[in-house]
Amino acid sequence: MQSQMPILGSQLASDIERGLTRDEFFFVFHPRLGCAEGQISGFELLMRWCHPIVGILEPSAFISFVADSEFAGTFTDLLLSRASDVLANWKAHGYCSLTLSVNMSSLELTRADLPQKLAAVLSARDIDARCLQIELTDVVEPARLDLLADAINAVRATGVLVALDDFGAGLTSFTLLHQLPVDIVKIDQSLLRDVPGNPESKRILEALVRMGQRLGKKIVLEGVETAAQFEWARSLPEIECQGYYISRPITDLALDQLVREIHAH
Ligand code: G
Ligand code: MN
Repeated sequence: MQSQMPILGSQLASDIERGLTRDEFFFVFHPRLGCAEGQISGFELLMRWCHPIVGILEPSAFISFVADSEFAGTFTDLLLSRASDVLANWKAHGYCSLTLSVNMSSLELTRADLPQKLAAVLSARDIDARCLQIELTDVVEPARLDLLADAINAVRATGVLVALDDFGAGLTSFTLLHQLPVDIVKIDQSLLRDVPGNPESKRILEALVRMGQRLGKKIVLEGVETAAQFEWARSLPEIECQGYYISRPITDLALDQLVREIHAH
């Protein structure tokens, strides 16, 4: 059940504290598909909050509050701990080709201890760093872009890949593509909305994909919701897709089953 009822800031902090002690935060998994091969290439870990009064909440309802709060570090730890559980489990089963991505704000990504934290989490479970990806969900103000670029490189030095999330949403600047040394660009679902019906939207997206690829980035198209969008996406070379047409986010039980099926072939 989805609810839009807001929780006031003052209440939110104590609610989050309770939520953490009572394990109200959980994760679902959103598949990503290699378009040409038609094969699942990995999953994005998405947090949900099972709030006892309001119901199931998506991160948009609470994550910006968390980012500026004393809970920020705890949430990053929660995320990395869950991600490493999943990756260690896949490794134990010999499933080594799938990637798992987690979402992180630029504030969290620029924390000086993140690379060490990542290296520790990965080596403790003997996980290949290249299976883990971090999606950068927001970008700091332009004056601090160089610091963000340094932080991205420090993360990439651990072997973990970095993606720029929601590219093209709102007033995203094109120059970010060469100012931020990311491995992957996820193109925001708003750009796909009129595709393939609107020829101009299609051309813009085609050009954006090509530009990203010419800069050496892997491209993921977000928000593939219809068969027509998927067919069109499959005509583009070497891209990955994510969206409700391929699958809704799935629970951890469904994840286990799906991953088993993928590897049975
Ligand atoms: O910002 P980010 O791309 O991480 O956001 C992911 C959010 O977008 C999730 O909450 C997910 O449920 C939602 N989402 C993913 N795919 C689709 C889609 O095809 N359509 C719509 N409307 N939402 C989507
Ligand atoms: Mn994301």
